[in-house]
Parts: sequence; structure tokens; C-alpha cells
Amino acid sequence: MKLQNKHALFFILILLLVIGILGAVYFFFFIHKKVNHKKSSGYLTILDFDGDRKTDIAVYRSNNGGWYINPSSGAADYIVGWGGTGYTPVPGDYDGDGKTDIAVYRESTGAWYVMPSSGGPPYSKGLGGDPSDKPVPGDYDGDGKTDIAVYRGSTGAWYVMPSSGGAPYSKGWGGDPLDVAVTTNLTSNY
Ligand SMILES: [Ca+2]
Ligand SMILES: [Ca+2]
Ligand SMILES: [Ca+2]
Repeated sequence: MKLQNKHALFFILILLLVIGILGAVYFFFFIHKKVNHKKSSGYLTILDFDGDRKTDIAVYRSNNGGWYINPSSGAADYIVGWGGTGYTPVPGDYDGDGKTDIAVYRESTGAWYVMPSSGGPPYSKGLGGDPSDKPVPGDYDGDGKTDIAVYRGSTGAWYVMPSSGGAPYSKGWGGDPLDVAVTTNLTSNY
């Protein structure tokens, strides 16, 4: 009888262990799926500075680099100085926190200046600088963070710097004088 009880106890322990492992696996995939769903929801493409998933009204004053933002959440309007003459606004979610980051592209040098919404220090990266380059930021590698990219109108070459850390690459697509890069960056000046 005692031996049978031991067997029963052992069986219950194994059963609990199996249930625990299955629960952990289910939990992992459930969370993973939720995170991926959030990343693939497409809200990288909208201007959402306050992160409520609604587009905010904003203007960029090109002569003084002022960003005048009217948050959809009802929070107070505010102004951020970033850019100026010779800069193109290239907002995107470069840090992947779900809020649009203020960023500008300097046409003459190809320098990108990004102010992360997550609070990290502003930084710059270089990609572009050719007179025919147009900034075309987007999430080309699908990691939930905006990638720096330009379309070179004179040759039809796309240059992309993946946010996931891979090497920058180029791809030929376009180049006809009448071609306009189709991009989610609605602030490019064509
Ligand atoms: Ca918003
Ligand atoms: Ca962000
Ligand atoms: Ca990316």
C-alpha cells in the first residue's frame, strides 16, 4: 500500500511538472505573439508623439526648425526646436518605444539627427548627402524600429541602414526621371 502511495505521489509530481512546462511554453508564445502583434500593427507609419495610437497634428517650421505639436491625447501643446533651414523632418520610431521621435535629415551632408522619445541622448548618423537623395525612413527589417534610408533619384538606388544592426545595403529600384519614391515618410519635400 505504501509503495502504491509513493507511485501515486510520483505520478502527481510528474503530472504537475508537465502542466507547469506546458503552461510556461504557452505563456511564452502568448506574450511573444502579443509583442509581435504590437510591432506589426503598423503604427510606426503614423505621427504619434504621445503614444496613444492616434495621429497628432504637427507642423515643422522650416526656417527656425520649430516642431509645433498638438497631442491627440489632449495634453498641452508644445514646441521643440530641432532642425532649421536645409533640414528635412524625418519623424519615426527609431527607438521602438511606440512614440514618434523627432528627427531631421540634413540634405547637404546626409546627416540624420534623432531625438529619441525614450529619453536617450540625441545622436546622429550619416546616410545620403547626394543632391538627388530623398529620405525614406521605414521599418525595412521589421524589428519595430524605424530604419534610416534614402532613395537616390539620379540612379534609382535605395540605401538602407537596418536598425537591427545588420550592414547597410543598397537595392536598385526606380531611377526613371519621373519616378517618385513611394514612402510612408509624408514629410519629404518632393
Ligand atoms: Ca497621438
Ligand atoms: Ca520612439
Ligand atoms: Ca527596423
